[in-house]
Amino acid sequence: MSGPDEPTRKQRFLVTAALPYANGPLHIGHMAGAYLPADIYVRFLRRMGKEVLFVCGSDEHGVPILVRARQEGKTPQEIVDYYHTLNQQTFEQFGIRFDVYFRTSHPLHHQIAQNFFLTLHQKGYLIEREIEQFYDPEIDMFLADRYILGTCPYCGYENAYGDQCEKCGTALSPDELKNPRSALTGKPPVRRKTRHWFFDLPRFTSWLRQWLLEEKAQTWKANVIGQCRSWLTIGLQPRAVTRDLPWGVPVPLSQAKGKVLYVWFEAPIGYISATQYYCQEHNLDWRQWWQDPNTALIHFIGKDNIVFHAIIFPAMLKAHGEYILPENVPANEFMNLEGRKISTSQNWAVWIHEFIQRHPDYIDAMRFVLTRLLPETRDSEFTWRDFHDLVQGELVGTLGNYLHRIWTLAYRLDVHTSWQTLPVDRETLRKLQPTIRQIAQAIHTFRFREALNLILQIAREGNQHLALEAPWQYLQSDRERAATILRTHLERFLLLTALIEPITPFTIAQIWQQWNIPNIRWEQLLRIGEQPLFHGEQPIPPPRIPYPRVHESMIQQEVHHLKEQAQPEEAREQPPTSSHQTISIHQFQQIQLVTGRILHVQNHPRAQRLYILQVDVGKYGRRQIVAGIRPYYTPEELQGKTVILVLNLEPKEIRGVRSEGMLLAAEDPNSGKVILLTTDEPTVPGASIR
Ligand code: B3M
Ligand code: ZN
Repeated sequence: MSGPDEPTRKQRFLVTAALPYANGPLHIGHMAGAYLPADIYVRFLRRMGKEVLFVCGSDEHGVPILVRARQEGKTPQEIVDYYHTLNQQTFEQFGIRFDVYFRTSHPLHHQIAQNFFLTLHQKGYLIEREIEQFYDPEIDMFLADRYILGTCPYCGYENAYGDQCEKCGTALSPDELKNPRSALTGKPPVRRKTRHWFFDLPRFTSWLRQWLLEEKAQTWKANVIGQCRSWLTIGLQPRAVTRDLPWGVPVPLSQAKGKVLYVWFEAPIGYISATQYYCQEHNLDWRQWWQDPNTALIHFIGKDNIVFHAIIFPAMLKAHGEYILPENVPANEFMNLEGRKISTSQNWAVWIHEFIQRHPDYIDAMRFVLTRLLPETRDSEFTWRDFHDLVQGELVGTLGNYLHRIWTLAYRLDVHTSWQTLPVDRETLRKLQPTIRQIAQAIHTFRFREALNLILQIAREGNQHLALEAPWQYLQSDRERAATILRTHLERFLLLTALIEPITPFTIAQIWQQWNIPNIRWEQLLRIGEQPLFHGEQPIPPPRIPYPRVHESMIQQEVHHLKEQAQPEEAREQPPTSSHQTISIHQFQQIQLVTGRILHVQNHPRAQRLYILQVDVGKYGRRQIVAGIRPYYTPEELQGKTVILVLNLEPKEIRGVRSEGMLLAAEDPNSGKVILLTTDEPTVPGASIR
């Protein structure tokens, strides 16, 4: 049965969460980006009686794993074995309850990914091409663009990557780099001819436009549709689906010896192989999950994975022809930490497995705080001060306090009271029914922060009622009266445990176990006040504090730990410089930074990833700036945007177009996404930056 608040009539949900690379641990950004919202969503769906399969696993191929293995003198299998186990344990300990946590180095995945490739090949969707690629003879390896370094032809930066110059933001191809060198050995690479297969993605452009920009634009998040629109505006290119690498899923063609499937081609197929693996283990038919239109496929991911899950994988599924398509891809934005981007390379992160080791009693508290701070529509910020304030003020102060007061009062009255005989204030409880429906609506549309705020509102009202009724004043003089007041609160008590369970599952499991509460179904919550949730057949157990307080010392310990573990540059708060030398304040003041407002945006005629911007710089007049931000922003998003630019950079020609300055932007080291710096509030153009 689907309620009026549900965007889909489907009853079966296949929920996937992005397969984390098995070459590093998990941090709070991973949890807030994809895994915690997915887990909350699944727990709510299950309470609503939906049939759900929750799928994830390790993404175990790709160059970063090879590089790490080289650095550590291990085999790639050893690297992925270690992190697959660590991450699986971490998810389990953090309460992320997958039904299956698979891995793409498993033979079953190889077989399924190879069959998928062969189907596309037989259908003519793969284009075979001979290309010339950089090759590092020292390690007998072809180099992906990211692993070629050299001097940027536009700004002279010596450590530009083969696909982009970090300094001036220009999109590059390895051929443009001066003095290219291998990022793995430092030696100059040689050019070698090689054959690769490309998925003919452009053939799906019109279908994707219709499917995404007309059909899905009604129910998908704006940040996801925005990125898709931008990629479709730039124009889709054939995508390489093979690589010359010694580690990965071998390409199942006799003429492709030594080649593997590109990791981003086969990793999403990992959702299918994980499902088949699970169904084999449980004697179920996997087809009901991947080939039945009554199943809603939902991909939980971070924003750096949008193009793969909203454009490329759906086109692959469409090309294959035997699979359902995603119902939704509710990607979150990024979570920052203490004013900086989370950075694994600079160890600027709160590692979940370490947090659990240090604070095993605060897992639910962390889940609660991350839910309150989810980057659902824009990047958000985690600080330890917020952690303290949200736990103390809301989790303990509002919700925990209410639950504990009801529990304590009911416990004291229990021995004198036959609860079943007492009336319930139905009117007061029925007034909660619209809020329960709003919570369902919020969950079905992936607004988990809103759902949590609504739950806290119910607890706040409970506290207000309690303060007004003050049953404690009758504990001696009129126990019947006190018990009658409590009776209605016991309904709200159980309602709140069922609503907060998806967010703080460990605490609620303990309470339900102590109270011997049978499973509470969503229909019962929708009809709160009409049917009792509490039956009073069992003695009320001795009360305990549901959520522990957070002490100032913990916050100080964590902030200290963060700065200690980070690279020295981070700890001393120095801006990381490219060659790690310090500069004087005088040198820094040579750079003239000002605000600007983007007046006009046009595509660079000769560079796919570049815009030509006209920027109003107030008293300094106007500037034309060429910026490599086309994959990340649509013209509409840029129009009128306040930006920060270097005003006194000498003008230069970029692909034949004059550029008179440079915009400042941050680049995520994991995903390569470029995010423009702006001001906290609108400022006049030309304001100088100090
Ligand atoms: N491992 C990228 C990431 O961890 C990639 C996700 C694959 S989902 C099929 O962000
Ligand atoms: Zn450059």
